[in-house]
Amino acid sequence: MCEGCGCHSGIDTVVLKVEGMSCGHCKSAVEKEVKALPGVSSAEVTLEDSTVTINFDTHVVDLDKIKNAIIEAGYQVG
Ligand SMILES: [Cu+2]
Repeated sequence: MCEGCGCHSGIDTVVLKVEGMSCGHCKSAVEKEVKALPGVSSAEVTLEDSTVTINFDTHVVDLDKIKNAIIEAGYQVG
């Protein structure tokens, strides 16, 4: 992969519905767990609609791993 131009990158954006988040602590817990995964460049929770928007490299990490990280943090992925 060339890092400079990103021409071979498999960067993808996904929006996941997460159940069980109710406050700022939940928001930061989910963001922290997801961002700790290799290949995840950003994770941003929107509490109002219970979603997390994730940018990740499909060559490095897959959706199942991301979902597992959220589940391990104690939340349900819808
Ligand atoms: Cu909370």
